[in-house]
Amino acid sequence: PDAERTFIAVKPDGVQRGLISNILSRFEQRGFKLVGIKLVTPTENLLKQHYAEHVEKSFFPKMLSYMMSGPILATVWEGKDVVKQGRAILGATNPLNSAPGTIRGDLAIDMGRNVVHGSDSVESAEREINLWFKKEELIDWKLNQLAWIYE
Ligand code: YYY
Ligand code: MG
Repeated sequence: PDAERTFIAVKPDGVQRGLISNILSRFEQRGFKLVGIKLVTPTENLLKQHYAEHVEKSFFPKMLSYMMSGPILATVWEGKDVVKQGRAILGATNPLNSAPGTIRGDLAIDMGRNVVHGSDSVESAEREINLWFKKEELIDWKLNQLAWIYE
């Protein structure tokens, strides 16, 4: 199957609220393959690169202190259409607009506490994966259930 990859992070509120396993299980159970995972306490510099498109926005300082308020679980998932599907699993940026059944629609209320990050395109996924992970931290392994997930 497609080896497309996406970067999914559990933000500090998600880690603090004990939501890691809930979030990981949604990607696992869908059939996506976990190829990288680690807890990170991000630096300001890393977050400024990660959110380069938002650095000048008025909400950025508040967002920065939220994102630096505790460890983040950084993950990389692989599978067919995983970037777009990952965004769908997350829900809308504002949890109040997120459908029930999505992570944000099930687990969040405020935009500034929206629990998860997911890459918004194949290009940003590649950029974000390279930013958060070293090459050797991404594990190439064969998911033995593959034939039961893909036809
Ligand atoms: O990709 P996504 O996380 O869904 O939204 P972005 O528009 O990229 O914004 C990144 C991040 O910034 C968002 O998850 C919450 C926060 N944010 C905010 O606090 N206030 C806004 N008006 C817009 C975004
Ligand atoms: Mg975004």
